[in-house]
Amino acid sequence: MATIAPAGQTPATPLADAILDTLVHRIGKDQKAARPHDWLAATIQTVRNDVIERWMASTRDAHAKGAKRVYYLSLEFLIGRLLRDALSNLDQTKAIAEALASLGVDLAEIEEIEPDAALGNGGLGRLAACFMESMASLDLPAYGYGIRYVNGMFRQRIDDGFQVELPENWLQHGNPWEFERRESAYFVGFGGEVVGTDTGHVHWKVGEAVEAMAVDTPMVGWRGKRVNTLRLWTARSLDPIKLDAFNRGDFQGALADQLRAETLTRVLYPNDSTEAGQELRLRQEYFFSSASIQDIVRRHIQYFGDIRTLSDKAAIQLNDTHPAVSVAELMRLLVDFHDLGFDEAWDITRATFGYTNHTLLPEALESWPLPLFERLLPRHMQLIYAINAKLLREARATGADDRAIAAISLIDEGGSRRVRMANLAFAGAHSVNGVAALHTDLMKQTVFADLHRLYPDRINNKTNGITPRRWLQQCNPGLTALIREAVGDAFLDDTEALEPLAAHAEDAAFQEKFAAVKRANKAALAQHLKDLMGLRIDPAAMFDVQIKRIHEYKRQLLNIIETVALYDQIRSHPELDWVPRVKLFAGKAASSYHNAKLIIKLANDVARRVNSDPAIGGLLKVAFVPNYNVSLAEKIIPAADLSEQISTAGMEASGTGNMKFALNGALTIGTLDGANVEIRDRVGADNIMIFGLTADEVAKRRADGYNPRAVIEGSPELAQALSAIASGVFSPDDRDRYKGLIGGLYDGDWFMLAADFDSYAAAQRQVDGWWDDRGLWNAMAIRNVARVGWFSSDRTIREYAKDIWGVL
Ligand code: B1N
Repeated sequence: MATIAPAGQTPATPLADAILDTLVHRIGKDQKAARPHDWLAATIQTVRNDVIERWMASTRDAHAKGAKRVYYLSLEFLIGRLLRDALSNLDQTKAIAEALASLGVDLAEIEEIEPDAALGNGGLGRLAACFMESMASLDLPAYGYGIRYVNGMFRQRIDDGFQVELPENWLQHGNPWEFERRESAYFVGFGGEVVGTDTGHVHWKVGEAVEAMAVDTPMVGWRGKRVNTLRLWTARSLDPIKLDAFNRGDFQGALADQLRAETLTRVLYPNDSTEAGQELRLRQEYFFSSASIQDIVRRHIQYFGDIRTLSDKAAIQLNDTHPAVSVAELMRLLVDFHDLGFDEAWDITRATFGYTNHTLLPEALESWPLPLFERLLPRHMQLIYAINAKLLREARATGADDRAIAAISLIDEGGSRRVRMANLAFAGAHSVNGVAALHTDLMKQTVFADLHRLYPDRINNKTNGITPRRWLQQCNPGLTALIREAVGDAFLDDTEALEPLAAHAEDAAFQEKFAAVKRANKAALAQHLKDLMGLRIDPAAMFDVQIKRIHEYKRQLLNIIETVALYDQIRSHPELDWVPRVKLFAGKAASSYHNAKLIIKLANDVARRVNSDPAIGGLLKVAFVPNYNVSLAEKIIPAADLSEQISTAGMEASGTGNMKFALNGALTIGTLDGANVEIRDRVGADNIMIFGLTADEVAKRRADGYNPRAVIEGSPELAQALSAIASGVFSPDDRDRYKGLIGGLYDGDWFMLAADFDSYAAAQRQVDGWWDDRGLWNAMAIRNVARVGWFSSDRTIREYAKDIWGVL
């Protein structure tokens, strides 16, 4: 923990003075009594002053220019820690570290106790956070809008190998980055009924209302050029205490509304690409959509006076369908409050919205039971019917048949009627984009085929990216310094300027330095994992890493089965020249996702057996690292040698971890899925290990009647590994634990593990061969770093800005 300056030590710099002054006057602690959290708060509040000044300047500047603003609506922002990001982007890291050192405090130690802002599940939420940073870095006036969850992504503990979910409490020490805006508050209504008025207007008599209050966090761009606002909404009841109830002695009743309101923004749904489905989720979606749209419309009227120019001055991007009800909400405001005709309102709405699709998995496509939707949002339901009538009229006019009409409709009529949010978002937007080239193609061929035929210009691709500030400069200072030494500083402002590094790929002296950086990162990770979980791993071994949400389509199970097969082989032939490997897994399973949780237990069962088997002489180690989050990723990724991106082709929309690993000099073993395809195109097929079926082949195999049992029977290695797991070799305490999970593969195997197993195992042995030729390995890794600069979120945002938002 941070040490305290010896009594009498005086601050050496004005910055140290400022921190000390903050500690005393804002935190209320003197230097001797201050604890690490006090130093963290004092440091953040000191750095914040500079941030706030730039923030205000950015806001003034956008206002003065009358600039078009970008609004990024997302139910998730997976921000992580902010101190290191802010310091680095403001070029203050060294100054603050020295100031703290003069006070006897270690910056690295207090950085470590900042909680992660984990207001997201996985890739979709982290993408939103990377986009916020890139929009500020590119000097775009942009706002993020979301929910200020009191409890973010759950904390994962592993008890006897099983995942246990614990509440996360990131706000327990307060949050020095946020600013309450009590003046920016809106009513959000639910339920009730729609009535006509004598003026011919419709009126939504809401059944209940809550207040949405804004809480703002500054988002600092690279070199502090611009600071944008992340505006998160928190819910309060309009009437915090019902005094009449209170006076009657009904204390619970008096506070019931407050509790009900606060429940809305209490907790993040911990589902990633899986069904949420409950009423509270729809309430959350409407709550933040309504507050955001009201805020956007209010700002537009205040600055520009005329609602009809909205789309010239505002671009609203929907991060998946979670905010799709915004389409109906904007229509409601335009028609019911700004007296626009329906058609004019619809044109403005479509010109304003863009929609990004992040998954084609059927279980993740949102649809709401019509009775629920109608009960909660009766006016929106009417508007959706009206939009649907217009949409289907247009479709019929182009000759769509009944099948096409049924597919295009905003209402799913099969079985119990449901409102299809993806169709609403598609219809209500002028741009609909996928997040990698393959994914965008599949959108056109599958889920949106009929809507695409109707509006052939609407779907476009925007391949995802990652911010190189957090995912290279900040998390890997060693590699950053080495690259600067080799090719200069241009890549700090333009990640594609990493390219010249490729010329050093074969340079033995450079390779050695590159390997030394990786080795140091691995040693640091090994130390961290020893402290964290008592794990002992050898930094000389290959670190083979799969970290991401646990999901069957991501195929952690394929990796574990191959690990078991490898373990078998090493046991049978310990005399052979095996490459020492450390297999690292980390990730959270949705709390209700049975198979995903069982896969976590299996990884832990395999780890226990393998790690304690003297017969393999430490050649193989397996570990499941608990509580994967952004901060853990920042430690693991720079230390990885091999990046596992092995989803069933066609199922991972993009992936972004794949980009982070390559940028940090890991080689990828992966399928031709999501952005892996484009990564291969950029780094070159010789510098990546691709295996397995393509998306087309997966579709064909499924259509032709895939028979996994026959495939398993034809692969002795696979059959042996499966029967070992199923018979309880790794679960002697409960031999049947994996019977169902493994048995299911023989008859189902929707994710094609059996079909890809032999190809995957062969690819792993080829990777072993590469590892044995260290010059080759390092050359390939260096080429990966040099050639993945295109996957910067700056490039992605530039494309959104030009092609969708009409800014830049
Ligand atoms: O979005 C990421 C992609 O890189 C990943 O491939 C993709 O799986 C991920 C419902 C989702 N798609 N859908 C979700 C998240 C939460 C939820 O409640 C769906 N996440 C993705 C960024 O494009």
